[in-house]
Amino acid sequence: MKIALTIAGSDPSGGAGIQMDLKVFQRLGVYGLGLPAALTAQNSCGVRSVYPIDKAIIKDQLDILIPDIRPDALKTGMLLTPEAVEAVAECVKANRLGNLVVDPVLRSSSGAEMLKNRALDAMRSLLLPLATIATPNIKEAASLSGIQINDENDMRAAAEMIIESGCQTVIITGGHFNEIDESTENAPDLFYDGREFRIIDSSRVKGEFHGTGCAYSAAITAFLADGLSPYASAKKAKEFMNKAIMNAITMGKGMKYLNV
Ligand code: PXL
Repeated sequence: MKIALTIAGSDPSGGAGIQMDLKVFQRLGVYGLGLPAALTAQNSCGVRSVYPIDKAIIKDQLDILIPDIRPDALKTGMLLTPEAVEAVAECVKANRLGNLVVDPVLRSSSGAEMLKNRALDAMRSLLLPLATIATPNIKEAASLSGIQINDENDMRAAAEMIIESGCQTVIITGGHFNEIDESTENAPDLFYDGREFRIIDSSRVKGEFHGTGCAYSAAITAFLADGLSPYASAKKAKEFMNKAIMNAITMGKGMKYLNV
């Protein structure tokens, strides 16, 4: 059985973070490993608090795990601090881990900070160069590239800039594309591997869904673990997400949750 690892924040409500990632791995038939790189207190209405996890604790969890059970692919989500970014980068490098998906989570949909400003440089200079695929949303792509994104051309420019950081492929997810272009109800993802731009399109489902970025990057990680190419993984992950969103469920009093 193929093995995928998630290093991300903990969401006790099960809708995002390592809890969601592990459900996606299970659903897609890969064996899931997971360790928290930060903690949150939250429910479906939003995030109340975030807590860092010491670099030494993240390193300890990885150092004993990886030599024993080596993942075929791994992803990062909420890392919060530069120290957590360093811990992951050092482990990926030391163990020469491949198929790294970096979801550069900056904020929750409810606005809570999930990567401190002072960690943005570490994300760009230490982690992105090791990534097979980075999956920023439009706001994250703007922060990482320093380019304001107002249309699809800006998305292309931001993708080119992010590839300069050294990742092999970038997918700028377009779930919030309607916020920059009110004329469309589509949610186009822009895939760029340094050679060719490709649009992976779908129509947008109305509403706010918790954990979409987490589930999407986890699905890509599972497909990479299975041996698919980045583009095939992105296509299949988008199909998987469309189903999870169409069948979304109400768990609490706030946002809808994905049905993975
Ligand atoms: O969707 C971003 C995200 C990532 N990781 C954790 C989260 C959230 C959003 O709430 O809680 C742990």
